[in-house]
Amino acid sequence: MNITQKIIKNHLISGEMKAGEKIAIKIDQTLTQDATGTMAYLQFEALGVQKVQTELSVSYIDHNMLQNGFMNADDHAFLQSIAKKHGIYLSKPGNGICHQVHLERFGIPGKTLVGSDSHTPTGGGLGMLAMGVGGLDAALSMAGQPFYLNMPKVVEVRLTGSLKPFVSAKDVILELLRRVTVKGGVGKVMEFTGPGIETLTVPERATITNMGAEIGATTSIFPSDEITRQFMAIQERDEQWVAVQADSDAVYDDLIEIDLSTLDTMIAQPHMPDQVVKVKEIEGKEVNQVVVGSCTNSSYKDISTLAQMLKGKKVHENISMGLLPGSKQVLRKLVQTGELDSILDAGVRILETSCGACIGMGFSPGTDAVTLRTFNRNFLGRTGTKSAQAYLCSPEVAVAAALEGKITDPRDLGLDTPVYDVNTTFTIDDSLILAPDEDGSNVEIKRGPNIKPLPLNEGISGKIEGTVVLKVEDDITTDHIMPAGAKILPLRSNVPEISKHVFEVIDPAFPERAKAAGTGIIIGGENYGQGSSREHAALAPMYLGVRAKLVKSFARIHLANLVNFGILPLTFVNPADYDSIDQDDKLAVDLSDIESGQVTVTNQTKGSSFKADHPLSQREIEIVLAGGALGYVKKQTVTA
Ligand code: MIC
Ligand code: SF4
Repeated sequence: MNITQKIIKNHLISGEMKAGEKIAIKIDQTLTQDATGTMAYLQFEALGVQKVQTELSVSYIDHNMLQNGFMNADDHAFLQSIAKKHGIYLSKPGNGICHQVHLERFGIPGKTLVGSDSHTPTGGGLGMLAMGVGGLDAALSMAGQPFYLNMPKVVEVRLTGSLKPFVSAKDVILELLRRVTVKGGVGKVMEFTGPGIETLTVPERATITNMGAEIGATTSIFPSDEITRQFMAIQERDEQWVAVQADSDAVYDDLIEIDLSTLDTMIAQPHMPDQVVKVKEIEGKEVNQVVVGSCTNSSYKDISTLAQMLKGKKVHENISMGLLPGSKQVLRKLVQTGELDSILDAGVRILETSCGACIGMGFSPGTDAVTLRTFNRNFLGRTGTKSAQAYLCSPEVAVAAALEGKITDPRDLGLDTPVYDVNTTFTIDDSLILAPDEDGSNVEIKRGPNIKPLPLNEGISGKIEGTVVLKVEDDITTDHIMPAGAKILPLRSNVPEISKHVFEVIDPAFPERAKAAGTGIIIGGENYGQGSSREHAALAPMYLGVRAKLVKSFARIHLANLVNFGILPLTFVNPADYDSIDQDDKLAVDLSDIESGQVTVTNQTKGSSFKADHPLSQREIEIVLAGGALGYVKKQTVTA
């Protein structure tokens, strides 16, 4: 067996471990972050469970940190009180980005982790089976419910050789994105093997598994080996280490080979993470802003590399450069080593230890600006500036641009190769992590006026008759559907308000039109809903009356979120039918035969009809017809 199969087998509750089959597994750990967490905990509350049933659940506050008004602070207080009450650890603002802190302080090889954030696969760098899910699935896991997924295919990504100076882990995942695109990993786990893995530290492995989210993979995973043990020993957690290795005769569904020593410095161009070219191909392009940080590239190794490259130098006068350290542990180390001095002397702006600019929470670039970011996503508008051109690259490439004022291959600067000592120790200080109350029954939950009750869906019966309220192309991301950023993110606990921004970057008139239509249907292309795990991309359209989405194909987490909120996900049997539908057409979806796996769609405007598939199991059909998972699960537990 490979590692993926071994971990799944150890956690299997039901189903057959055959690729594509529905399986249910037990979840050991959960994590949430504040932008998805407030909703996840409102849902957990609605499930009526007093204490989380997992081995460990952690609630992080790292996204909504720009406290412009009362909203985010209200949400933080809510999260802190609800964690204390229900047995959840709370990582306070300032402690760090959820994935970085989880790697440092909580991840355990061989365990299962779901997180209400699509970059939860960062934990795969430690040998965990770590998956991003919608908030409701995280809530259900906390309540002790099994987690349902399709048994993934397992792709062996065999690494050989070792990285050349100034070429880094980020270039490995950018190369993978170049080869397989943002759709290439759907339904698959990327499992890393080969002698090349011994040359990569845990944070480097985590950079790769983190951004595996961008190829649409269910997750990505490295073995847990001596390097993992040493990483955990430095975190004073070696007693939690276990080896996780594939059998020598393990079988995989596919093979991708990457020789690390042949890799170049790479960069993803606007506005998709798979628009990857060699840095050399676009060298010389003028740059306005550079930001280093995010859950992909904010480990101490990443930032120490930056400090070493900047030492004794100045950031170019036309560049505004920002740094977001991944955790308090990382920031403190930079202070202790004096590397923060080199960074400050070079003229870098130190931003908060948070997601920050990655999610458009501050530090937005100017009009038409070119911004180089060590992040994982460069979707249109995500920086907070629609006209900006965002590029994704490694810290090495980012610093080279910051020094030169233009896109530059770091290998051409004649700098000393940055070094990293894997034995580097850290001050272990968990004082910003609050333990829950033993009992919890006396803890009062704080609910500020920003926290509005969860809207519910009344369910569907017989047929859906509605208007095509929007028709979109391929690769629509959840950032298109439900934008984030400093203005919109604080509304995550207030669905009536946040729904006014649905599809804002594509069509600002959408919310009004959808409301006026009553029942809405959305038509989309391939890989619809890729990107983040935000369930608001399902919940807010549901609130506006959307009851079905008919597309060429769906991304995994968004599909699960649609089911969870009672929106019927349909795919074209014949992709040509996509062309026959226009916005404002009236469609009727006949559900009488839904159990056959197909439904009939009649286009009343065009006088035509065709078949559409749905990927739903019997259980999921019942969930959608019931108006979503919350009502369904509650009913099940009450009747059980
Ligand atoms: C993101 O990177 O887009 C986020 C913000 O972390 C999201 C979650 C969210 O929308 O809150 C993610 O990736 O899941
Ligand atoms: Fe935060 Fe950005 Fe990572 Fe999302 S991708 S968790 S916003 S740092």
